[in-house]
Amino acid sequence: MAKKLTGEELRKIEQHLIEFLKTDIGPILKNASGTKFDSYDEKVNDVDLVTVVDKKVETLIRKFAEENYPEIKFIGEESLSKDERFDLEDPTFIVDPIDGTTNFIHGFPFSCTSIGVAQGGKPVIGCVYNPHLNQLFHASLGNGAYLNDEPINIEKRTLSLKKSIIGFEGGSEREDGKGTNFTKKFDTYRKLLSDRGAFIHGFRSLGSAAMNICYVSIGYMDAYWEGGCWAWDVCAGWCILNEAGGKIVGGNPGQWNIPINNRSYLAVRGGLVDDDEQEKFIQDFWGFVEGALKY
Ligand code: LIP
Repeated sequence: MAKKLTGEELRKIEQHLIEFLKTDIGPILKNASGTKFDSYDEKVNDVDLVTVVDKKVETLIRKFAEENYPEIKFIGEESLSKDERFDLEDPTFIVDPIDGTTNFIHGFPFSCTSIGVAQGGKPVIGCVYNPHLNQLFHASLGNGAYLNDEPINIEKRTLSLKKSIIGFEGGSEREDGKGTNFTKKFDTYRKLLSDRGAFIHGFRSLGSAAMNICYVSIGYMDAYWEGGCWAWDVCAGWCILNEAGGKIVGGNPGQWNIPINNRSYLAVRGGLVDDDEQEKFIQDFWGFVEGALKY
């Protein structure tokens, strides 16, 4: 059983990651964004993309982790086979070197590097850096959530499904047909947007799970719902959201307590007027999910 990291040790690792991301990683993403439109690989299908920059950045992060924190395990999106099993009981870095790879390839300035640490199966450090917009979201367990150097304190306003902006994604799983995840997602989107359904204020599709969760953390969006992403997409943002008063539950109805690699997620902001708003929002949202997503 690995030694458990204390709150002070988590805060020091968080600060170290912030400096590393700003000096060593951010300039790579910022300078290479939009330069790989003719040189990327396709993974599971034509729209699940990866570049040499994803792999280079992950290698740099792994080297940083091994040199500075050899006692902490390492999981990276680009060095793990999709069916490889892993547990997150011992302290573990969970890394998405470029979250929003499609945005990165197209030069759309909304890609980021997401470095999380899990311990006891829970997210305990989160650093998400979008160098294009100079936005570095960070947090560690019990130490608060920040955007750059400013604490994240959401202005209190009523949380309700009807008056919400929600992050949705097309994702890379595109099998179209009766009973598929793709069809269930778009049927759900339609029911939430329709004037015969939840009639929500709107949805946003930004192309990065990590940034979506950070934008929920700071209250730019009220919620984000996705199925198909992985532990490395959500771990860092999850810690930031928790420290900002938000909550993540499963994407399917009834999934109140989920593992980090649940594969489907509903992230909901803090900044509540009444304490029961978050649970009511989650129940109301789940009532519109058109069939359970399966992974
Ligand atoms: C992306 C996720 C996004 C999802 C995309 C893709 P990547 O991660 O952040 O939420 O909709 O399909 O999986 O592949 O850019 O690291």
